[in-house]
Amino acid sequence: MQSPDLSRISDTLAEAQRTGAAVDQFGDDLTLDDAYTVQRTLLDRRRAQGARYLGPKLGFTSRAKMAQMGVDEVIVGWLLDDMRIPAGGVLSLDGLVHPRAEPEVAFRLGRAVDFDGPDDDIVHAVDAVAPALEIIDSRYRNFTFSLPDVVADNTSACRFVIGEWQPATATTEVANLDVVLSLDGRPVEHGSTSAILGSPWNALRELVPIARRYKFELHDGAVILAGAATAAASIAAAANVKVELQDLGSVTLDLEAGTSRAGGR
Ligand code: OOG
Ligand code: MG
Repeated sequence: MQSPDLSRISDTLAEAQRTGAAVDQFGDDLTLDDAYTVQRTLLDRRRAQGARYLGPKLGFTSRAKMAQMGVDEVIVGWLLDDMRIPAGGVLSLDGLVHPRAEPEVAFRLGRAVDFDGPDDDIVHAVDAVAPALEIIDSRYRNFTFSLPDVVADNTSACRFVIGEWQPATATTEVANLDVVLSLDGRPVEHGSTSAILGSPWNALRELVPIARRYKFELHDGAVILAGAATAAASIAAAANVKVELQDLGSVTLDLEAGTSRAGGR
């Protein structure tokens, strides 16, 4: 097996992320470790260009997401300040490939996580929780990929919106909360936060060994997305997205139509 050219793959994905022109999947030669290496290269470049790392995001923490995408392992990507849209803000679909929205639970750390401590330490480091909305946009044609493909492409991360933070401690109940994703006022996905590995707290516990292995910083103030509780919904024809999270509140985003250059939806 010929080892893949990771710098070529990084260049290809960086260009696709910048322009919204879809690319082909990289195929079977890419290992998961290679994929995290590519992902890190893309992060380092964006930081060198001035973007600030806000924290990690988890993917495939619910059956609904795994079934929708045919992938069954928890993955992690990064969030930057320039990917964040204020609650109630506007997203232009220009330059995006085939964006989808998903409902998320966000956590904030009140201190750095001790990587030498137990994986559970992260739960005690959390100081706030918020309803959130993620816009994912795979840079691969037809929104299809293998596990290494999607990891290399920063787990399809594109934009995100965080609602109002509420103080939280390790005993705050975040499981069994109803989740509704609506497009233009019409509910399109309905679920429960217990679909996220039994509880979003478990998503954090699963994050720690991956963060340790692939060197994701879990600093004081880090923002973490726990992964969608429901399948994602295409927003190509929508003008407004809303996520409602029982007891935690809601978050909305307005969409501005763009001239799509999608490589196929
Ligand atoms: C990968 C992103 C998965 C989630 O919340 O599960 C993710 C994808 O579905 O393209 O963000
Ligand atoms: Mg997500």
